[in-house]
Amino acid sequence: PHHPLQNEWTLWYLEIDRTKNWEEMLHEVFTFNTVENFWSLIHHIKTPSEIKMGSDYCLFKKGIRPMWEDEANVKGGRWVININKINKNSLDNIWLDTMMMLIGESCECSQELCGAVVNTRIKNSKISIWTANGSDEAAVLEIGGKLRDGLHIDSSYELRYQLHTDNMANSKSVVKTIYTC
Ligand code: M7G
Repeated sequence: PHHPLQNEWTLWYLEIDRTKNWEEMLHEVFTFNTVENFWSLIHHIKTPSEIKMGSDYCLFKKGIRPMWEDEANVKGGRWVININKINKNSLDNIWLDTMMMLIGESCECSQELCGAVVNTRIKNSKISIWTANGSDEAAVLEIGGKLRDGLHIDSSYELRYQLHTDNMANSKSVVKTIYTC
């Protein structure tokens, strides 16, 4: 028996390749809408700590491209968790928990969620949860709280919320944080 999910989700893989531009590195991998297909996908692919350093995975609702410019993301932002200090297991585990939280849609705010990204970086790997509306402070903070609880994020880690428009504007400099939790 297959257990349907409330939404269809698409996994994307961005393979780092200095000869390509950012969009060319992005590949759609697989779309699923059942719990069983999610797990068969996860068992088939490498974990974030196993992929080529510098690469990313993105899991987004079907139809939303994992980029700032998509109309579903353009007014939104992301809760970012920096995972530089903890070990590879933690990166993989937090990413798995993040995906399960998204597809499980246990929180009232699931409508606000667009997707999530894991960036593997030598200095500073990141997991971020992308939400649709960065100006809805109450909804954003509620999601932040749910993430902190659901992902068992240690209180020494700060969650920072950034608007995609600020990311677009400051590709190299430090992006401002508008909320923390
Ligand atoms: P990143 O991979 O999100 O973070 O952005 P990083 O700084 O930790 O590596 C790196 C670069 O990828 C950005 O400066 C952009 O040039 C490009 N890039 C990343 N994202 C998420 C987007 C996007 O949504 N749209 C566009 N056009 N470029 C992006």
